[in-house]
Amino acid sequence: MSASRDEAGRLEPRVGPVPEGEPESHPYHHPAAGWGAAKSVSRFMVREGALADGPRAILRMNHENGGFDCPGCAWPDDTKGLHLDICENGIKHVTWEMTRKRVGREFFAAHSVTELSGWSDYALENQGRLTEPMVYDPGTDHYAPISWKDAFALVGRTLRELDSPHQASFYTSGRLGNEATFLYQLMARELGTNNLPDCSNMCHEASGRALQASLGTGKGTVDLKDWEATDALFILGVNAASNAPRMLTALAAAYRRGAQVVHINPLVEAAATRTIIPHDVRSMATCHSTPTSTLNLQPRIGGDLALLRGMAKAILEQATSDPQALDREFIDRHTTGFEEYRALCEATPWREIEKQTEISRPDILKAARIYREADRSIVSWCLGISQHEHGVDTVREIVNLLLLRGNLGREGAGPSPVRGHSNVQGNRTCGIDHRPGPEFLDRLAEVCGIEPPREHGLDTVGTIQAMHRGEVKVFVGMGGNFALAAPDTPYTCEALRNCDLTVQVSTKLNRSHLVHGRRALILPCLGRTEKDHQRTGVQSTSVEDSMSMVHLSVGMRRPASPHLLSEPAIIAGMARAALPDSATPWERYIEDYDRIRDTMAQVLDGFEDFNRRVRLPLGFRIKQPARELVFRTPSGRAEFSTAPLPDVVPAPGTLTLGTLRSHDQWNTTIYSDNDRYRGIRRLRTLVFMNQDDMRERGLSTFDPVDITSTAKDGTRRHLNGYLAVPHDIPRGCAAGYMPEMNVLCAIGDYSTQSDQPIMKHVKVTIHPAA
Ligand SMILES: Nc1nc2c(c(=O)[nH]1)N[C@H]1C(S)=C(S)[C@@H](COP(=O)(O)OP(=O)(O)OC[C@H]3O[C@@H](n4cnc5c(=O)[nH]c(N)nc54)[C@H](O)[C@@H]3O)O[C@H]1N2
Ligand SMILES: Nc1nc2c(c(=O)[nH]1)N[C@H]1C(S)=C(S)[C@@H](COP(=O)(O)OP(=O)(O)OC[C@H]3O[C@@H](n4cnc5c(=O)[nH]c(N)nc54)[C@H](O)[C@@H]3O)O[C@H]1N2
Ligand SMILES: [Mo]
Repeated sequence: MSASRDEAGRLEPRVGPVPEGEPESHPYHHPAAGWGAAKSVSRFMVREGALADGPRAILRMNHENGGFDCPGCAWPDDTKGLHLDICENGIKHVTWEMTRKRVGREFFAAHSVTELSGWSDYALENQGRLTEPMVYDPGTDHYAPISWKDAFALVGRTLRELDSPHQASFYTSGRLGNEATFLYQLMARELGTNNLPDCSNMCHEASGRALQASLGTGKGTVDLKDWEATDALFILGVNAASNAPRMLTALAAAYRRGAQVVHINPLVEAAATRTIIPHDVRSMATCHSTPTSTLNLQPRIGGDLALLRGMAKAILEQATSDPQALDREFIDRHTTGFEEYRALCEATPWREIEKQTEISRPDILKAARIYREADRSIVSWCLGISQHEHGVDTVREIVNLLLLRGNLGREGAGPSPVRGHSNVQGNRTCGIDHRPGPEFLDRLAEVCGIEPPREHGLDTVGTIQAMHRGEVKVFVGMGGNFALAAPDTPYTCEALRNCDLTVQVSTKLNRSHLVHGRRALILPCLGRTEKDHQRTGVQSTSVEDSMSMVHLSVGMRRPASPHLLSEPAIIAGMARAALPDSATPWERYIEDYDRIRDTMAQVLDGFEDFNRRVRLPLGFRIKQPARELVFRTPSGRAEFSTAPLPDVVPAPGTLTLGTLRSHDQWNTTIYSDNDRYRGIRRLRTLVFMNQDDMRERGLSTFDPVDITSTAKDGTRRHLNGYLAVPHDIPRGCAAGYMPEMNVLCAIGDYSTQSDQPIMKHVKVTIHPAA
C-alpha cells in the first residue's frame, strides 16, 4: 500500500470494506460461539455463492482418513471419534477459498495496477480466485497473461543472473503444506542461500527461541489429551473465541469437569466468559452456555513477566512452610539454575511486581493459589506474549513457573503455545528457518546431495531492510500478503518496489500484487480444498498442528481454474528453471508426493517411515524429547532463566498500544467491518481506550483522534482520524486492528531477543484529531 493519506490524514486506501451505515459499539453479552456464530456463517456463505457446496465441503473437513485439513488455525483436531470439530471462522475460511468468484485475464485487462491500488484490500480479495499466471507489463501498467513455462523461465533467468544467491529472499506464509515446504527450502539452499523469512518471524519466533533455550525443543510439549486431563489452564494473550475457536470446546469441557481456567489478558475477551459449544446440538438448541473461566486477571500490556514472577515468588514463599508447594525431586533431577532463580524471585519486591503488572498482590496470590492447588497445570499463550521486546524472557518465565512444580513430561501438564497459521509449525519442522542448525544441514547435504550454505540468512525484518538497501533484488512470496502483514507499511512497500522481480504465489488478489518490483509475477495455486492431480493420481499433502500431530490433507473440490498448479509444482518449476543442471529429481517429486516424503523421512528428525505413519487414521505425533524429559540444552537439563523485570510502565502522557485482530478477519483478509465479541459494528479504524484515559483527553465515544507512535530511534509515525472507543482495558493501554496499524510499527522496532517486530507494544500518544 502506498500509505498516502486523504485530507484528514487517514490512510488510503482502506483495508476493510466501506461500511454501510454508522458504526456501533455495544457491550456484547452473549456467550461465545452459538447462534451468533451460526448466523454469521450462513450470511457469509450466501455472499460467497458457496452455499450449495459449502456444507458438503465442511463435512469433509478435518475428517479421520480423508478430507482436507482446515486451512484456518493450527488448533489440533479432536482426538476422539468425533472428527467434526468445526468452528465459525474455519468455515468462513474454507468458504473464502471456495468462492465462485473469479479473477481472470479480462479483469486485469480492465483495471490498471494504479487503479487497483486505490481499491480497498477487502475489495481486492473479494474479486475471487486467481485463475492463471500473470506478468506485470510496465508499458501498460496492467497485468497480462503469461504461460507457466515463460513465467518459470523469467524467475529462473533472474535468479541465475544475480551476483549472489543472497540477493534473493524466499518468504513462506504458514499455509504451505509440508511437502511443498521441504521442496521450497531445498530450492533456496541448493541455490545457495538461507534467506528464508516466514510469518513465524512475526508470530511465534520468541516462543520457539525461549522453549529451545529452556527445554531444548522449539515447540510445546502437550497434546489435546493433556488439555483433557489437566487441573488448571492458564491462558495468556490469546483471543481464543476469534482466533482459535475450537479451543472454546476444551475450555468449556475443563470447566465442566471442575478444572480451573485462568485468563490473563489486558482485555476480557469472549473466551474468558461463557460459550455455547458449537457442535453440541443440544446446547445449540437450548442456548445452554457453559462458563469458560474461573478467574480473569487484566495486567497492563507487557506486564505478564512481572505477573508470572509474582506467582513464582508466591509459590516460593509458600514453600518455606509447605514443602509440597515445590516439586523438589523434579527440580533436583531435571533442572539447573533453580537457586539463582529463587534468589531472583526473593529479590524482586512485591511493589515492583504490582507496579509493572497493575495487578494487586492479593489478585496475584489468587492465581498462585490456583497454581499451587492444581496437581497438573498447562500454560497456553499466543501473540499477547510473543510480540514483545521481552517475549523470549516471558515465555522462559512461563517455563520457570512450570518447572517449579514439575509441570512437564507428565499427563495434563506443560507449555502449550497456540500457533497461528494451520501449518506454521510444520514449515519450521520441514526446514523453513533462516538460522538452520548444522545437524539438519549435514543431513540435507548427505541425503539430497547439495552443499547448503552454512551462514545464517535473512528473516522477515532483515529481508525488508535488505530490499530497501537494494541488496535483495528478488522476492518470492509463497502465500501470504507480505506488503500488508509486515511492519512499517510505507517502508515495506518501498522495499518491495525496489526489487528487480517480485513473485507472489497466491490464491487471491491482494495488496502484495500491487506493490511490486520492476518485474512482477502472480502465480495462482490450488487451495487446500482442491484436488491435486499429478501423473500418479490425486496427491495429498501433510500438515502439522499446534501440538505436533502430522496428518494428511486431501483436497476434493474441482480446482477453481484448470490453469492452476499446485504449490509443489510451482516450486519445482521455478527450481528447474533456476537450476537447470540440478541433480534433484524435481519432476519425479511432482509426479508422486510420496517420493518427496521418502526423502523427507531421511532428512527430518521424527519423520522415519513417514509415508506409512502419515496414513494412520490420526496421523502421527512427532517425538517431543522434552516431553520424555530429555533436554537438548547445553546442560542436558531444563534450564531456569533469570531475566530482570522490564519496565513496561508507559511514560506520562503516553500509552502502550497493542495491535490485534477483529473477529471478522484472517490476518490481512478482512471478512467484514464487525468485531462481534467486542460489540463493534461497521468500524475498523478505531482505537480501544480506557474510559479514564479518554476522559483525560476530553474524548467521548467515536471522537476522532490522531495517533502518533515513537520508535526506538525517536522517529514518529501517524494514523489520523481514528475513532476512540471505550473498552475494559487497563489505564495506559490501548488496542486497535492489524494490519492497518502496521503503519505505526517502525521497521527498527523488533525485539533484540527474538528479532520479532514488537507489534503488541507500540509506544503512542493519542490526541483529539487536529
Ligand atoms: N479467525 C482468525 N483466526 C486466526 C487468525 C485470524 O486473523 N483470524 N490469525 C491466526 C494467526 S497467524 C495467529 S498468530 C493467531 C493469533 O491469535 P491471537 O494471539 O489471539 O491474536 P491477536 O488478535 O493478535 O490477539 C492477541 C491477544 O493478546 C492480548 N494481548 C495483547 N497484549 C497483551 C499482553 O501484553 N499480555 C497479554 N497477556 N495479552 C495481551 C489481546 O488482548 C488479544 O486478546 O490466530 C490465528 N487464528
Ligand atoms: N501489526 C501486526 N502485524 C502483524 C500481526 C499482528 O498481530 N500485528 N501478526 C503477524 C502474524 S502472527 C502473522 S502470521 C502475519 C501473517 O502474514 P501472512 O501469512 O503473510 O498474511 P495472510 O494475511 O495470512 O495471507 C493472506 C494471503 O494468503 C494467500 N493465500 C491464502 N491461502 C493460500 C494458499 O493455500 N496458498 C497460497 N500460496 N496462498 C494462499 C491469499 O492470497 C491471501 O491474500 O502477520 C503478522 N502481522
Ligand atoms: Mo501468526
